[in-house]
Amino acid sequence: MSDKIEIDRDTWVLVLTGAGVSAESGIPTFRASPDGLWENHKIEDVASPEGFADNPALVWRFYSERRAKAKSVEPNPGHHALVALEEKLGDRFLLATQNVDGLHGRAGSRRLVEIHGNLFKTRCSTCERDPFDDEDLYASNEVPGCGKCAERGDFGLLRPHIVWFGEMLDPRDLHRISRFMANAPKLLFIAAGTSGAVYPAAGFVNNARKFGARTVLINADAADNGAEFHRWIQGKSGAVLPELFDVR
Ligand code: BV8
Repeated sequence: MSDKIEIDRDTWVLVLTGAGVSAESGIPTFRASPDGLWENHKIEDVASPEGFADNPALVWRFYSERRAKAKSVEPNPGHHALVALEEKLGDRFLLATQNVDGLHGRAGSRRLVEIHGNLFKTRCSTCERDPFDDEDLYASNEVPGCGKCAERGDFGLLRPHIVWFGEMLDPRDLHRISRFMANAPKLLFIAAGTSGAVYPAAGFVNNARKFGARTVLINADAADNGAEFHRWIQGKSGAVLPELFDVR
């Protein structure tokens, strides 16, 4: 590994991961298929409130397929490297992930913010019940209903607890991330396996720089927001991350 990143005792580390970190586990990235389609649908259309309103069964099929895939794969060395870094740094470390596959949690990450939700959580689009764990795979024409709503004689449509395109991220998540940046005596911001195409996550590097952060991108290809980073390490996260950090 050419020139490691030295982390001294005053440095706090914020990591943002994207689909590229899960690619080596076998989960296709969003830009893997050059046309970005799933069953001839633009992903941005399926992963949207409009898409769900229009065809909830299709959207549930999309997420059921991704649940099955995510359950069938294992975390890779990139996930484990971030767990090891968290164990060394403790509360000087925070991991924000755009990934909804749950692999960081399965690898052992605990200081983790899943800013776009999690495939294995479901909530009711009608009542205010909390999101609940749900690993069920729904048949192609099945649309699950909410049991709590049914108890009241209503019909509530269950939906994946996922932040869709056009939906706001949880302000508590964004606040936790911005507070971490603001409280860091010295901040190192690392983005790994992300094309920097989706906001507000793609803007985190700009926020970090406002706090004087050193910023490093680890990505297989050039990213849309690549120019915002002080350094780009071109490579696979599963190979780069385990060798990258020199914690003092
Ligand atoms: C928001 C859950 C405020 C879904 C996701 C018009 C109307 C409404 C909104 C917008 C609009 N125009 C723009 C917006 C904002 C929009 C946006 O950014 N759109 C983009 C497409 C331009 N953002 C939003 O809508 C966000 N909300 O802004 O709310 C608002 C509200 C209303 C109106 C206006 C504003 C919500 C965004 C969250 C969407 N949900 N996920 C699901 O997963 O099913 S985003 C989804 O796509 C993923 O979570 C992920 O974030 C994103 C894909 O990005 P990446 O993770 O970066 O993956 P990608 O495949 O792109 O790249 C992988 C990279 O890895 C590649 O570069 C590759 O080279 C690299 N790689 C591959 N292998 C490896 C590797 N690198 C290292 N190692 C390897 N082995």
